[in-house]
Amino acid sequence: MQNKVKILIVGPPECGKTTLANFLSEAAEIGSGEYRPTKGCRIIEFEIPNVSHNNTTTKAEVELWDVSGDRSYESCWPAIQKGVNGVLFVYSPGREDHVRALDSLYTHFVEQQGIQEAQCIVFCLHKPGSKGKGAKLSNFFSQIPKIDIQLEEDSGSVRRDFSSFIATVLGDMSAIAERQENFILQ
Ligand SMILES: Nc1nc2c(ncn2[C@@H]2O[C@H](COP(=O)(O)OP(=O)(O)OP(=O)(O)O)[C@@H](O)[C@H]2O)c(=O)[nH]1
Ligand SMILES: [Mg+2]
Repeated sequence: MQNKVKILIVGPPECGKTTLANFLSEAAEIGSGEYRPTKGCRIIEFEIPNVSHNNTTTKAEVELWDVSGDRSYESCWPAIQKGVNGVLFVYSPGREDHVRALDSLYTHFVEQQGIQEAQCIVFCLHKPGSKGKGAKLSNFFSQIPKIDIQLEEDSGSVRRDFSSFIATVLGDMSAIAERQENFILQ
């Protein structure tokens, strides 16, 4: 069974994508340094030992592509989007401009690539002291789960939410593979 997944983290600049990627891969402390914008893209690989899907528990090998929110790196996007299995959107609470940024990212990374809604998730990342709620997203996101997260206060549930997203993506991939096998056998 396929257990390797390529996941993109996309969202506007400074919303916390790199911090989240480091947290999920246990690469660094949360908020341990000053803001250093990601240049282009960073790839982090790690394993989740026990992901449950289709009534089985497997080890998932995650390739997490932490994509810069700076649109001047857009020329890298064609390479980034190749072979993507899932897209994690991140945005900040209280930011209407982030809603528009996510729409544009959705159009490029989901709609134009034929990615299914089941392969997507949205995290609204609340930094310590941040106020307000996540602005309402457009209809593009109406079928995509949106989860409010706080890395420092509720780290366990962030990991659980991410693992269950990976489980959904793996489940979807095996359903696609099965359909293709049946098609070949016909
Ligand atoms: N304390 C704390 N700081 C955070 C958290 N999330 C983000 N930050 C800080 O917010 C700033 C921006 O975070 P990044 O993770 O670099 O943002 P990014 O989305 O990767 O930005 P780009 O790479 O430019 O697209 C950094 O100074 C982080 O340390 C958090 O949950 N807690
Ligand atoms: Mg970054």
